[in-house]
Amino acid sequence: MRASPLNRRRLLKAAGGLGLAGGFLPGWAISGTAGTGPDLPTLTGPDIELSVGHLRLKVDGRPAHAVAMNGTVPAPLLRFRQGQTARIRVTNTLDEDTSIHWHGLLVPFLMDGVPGLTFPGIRPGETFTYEFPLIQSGTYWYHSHSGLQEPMGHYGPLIIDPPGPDPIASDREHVVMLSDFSPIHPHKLLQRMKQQSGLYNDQKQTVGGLLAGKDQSFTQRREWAKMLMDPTDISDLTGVVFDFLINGHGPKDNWTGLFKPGERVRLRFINAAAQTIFNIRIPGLKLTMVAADGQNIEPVEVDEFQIANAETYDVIVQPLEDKAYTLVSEAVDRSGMGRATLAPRLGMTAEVPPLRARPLATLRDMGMDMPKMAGGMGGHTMDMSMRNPANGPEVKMGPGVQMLAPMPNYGDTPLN
Ligand SMILES: [Cu+2]
Repeated sequence: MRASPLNRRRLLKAAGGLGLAGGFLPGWAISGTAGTGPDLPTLTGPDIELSVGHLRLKVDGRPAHAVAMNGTVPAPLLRFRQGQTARIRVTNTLDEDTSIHWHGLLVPFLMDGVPGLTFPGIRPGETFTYEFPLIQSGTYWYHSHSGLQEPMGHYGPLIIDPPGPDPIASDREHVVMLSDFSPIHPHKLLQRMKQQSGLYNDQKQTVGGLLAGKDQSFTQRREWAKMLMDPTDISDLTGVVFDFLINGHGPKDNWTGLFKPGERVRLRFINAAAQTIFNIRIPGLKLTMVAADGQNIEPVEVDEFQIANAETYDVIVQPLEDKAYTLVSEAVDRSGMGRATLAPRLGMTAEVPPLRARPLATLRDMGMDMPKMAGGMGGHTMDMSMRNPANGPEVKMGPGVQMLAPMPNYGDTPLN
């Protein structure tokens, strides 16, 4: 189970055998729009057909080239029931290999969908049939493990309902699939990042800030320089190049999920972003977290939570008033945000809060100034002290859920 976070090292590795093909849209690419309405198209099991192809996607009115399944970004919602056998025929209409990895699902290794590891990949023009028993339930997702197709839109939600009644009661539900999407082709982004690492970080500190003693001491600055890094280097790619999408829609497109006042609404959050960790909140509503990565958890109420790459969280909200609420997915480095709306009727909107102050990383966050830990956590622990008080309410989480304060995650270990 490996996602493809566009972390610099892994990107370099992924680019190894790719060359820079696929940089422009072939003439036979089909056209379409982002999503088809308030909810994603749903395909129910056991027999499902998916077709991988090019798509002309519009995000906030701007056209871009995407790789899509069945002509939508995200791909259709696949819905199964635990105990079924899933049979999914995947046809590749691209001119390069493709694949599907079933993220978080326990499947026979030949069905895991990692090209070169467990199967050769799906060649152009070919159809591959995935078949596996569904032995779990919950919120999962699926995505390409070939080339840089995932950041271009090749991802979709996958829900498995439990065999009996769902212990998480709700009156309705919405999938909330988060992603980062660049109108610049990922191969181009990669090439430019190899040439200059901070290229898309426009939040670097200024000499003025240093002289005013605002951010950090000269010694600290020198230490950062030695690492050829920068304390604002929280994400390699930022809102400078990304649109932050919710269900394939930009902030201006404003994806809207409907509710009737008083209903218990289950929101299934999935972070399909290649690079971005998000802080999620819906001003005016308490979020009751009920599941993490497909596993039901002891419910815990929060104002805000953080979702890292490839994670899923199920959240219950209960809006009582006949009014709209804004759903904010703010990038952890505060370089931008995704925005959607929950409302009783389409067309209603609520105030969109401004971006909050960005956090600064400390040398400890990079594992450079840290006492040796018995557990061998190395550089992968995080420094609680970096929480910026300007970042809003402290995030409370229950036991069994990973630490979710609004701060960056620097791990270069596989996320899944
Ligand atoms: Cu994955």
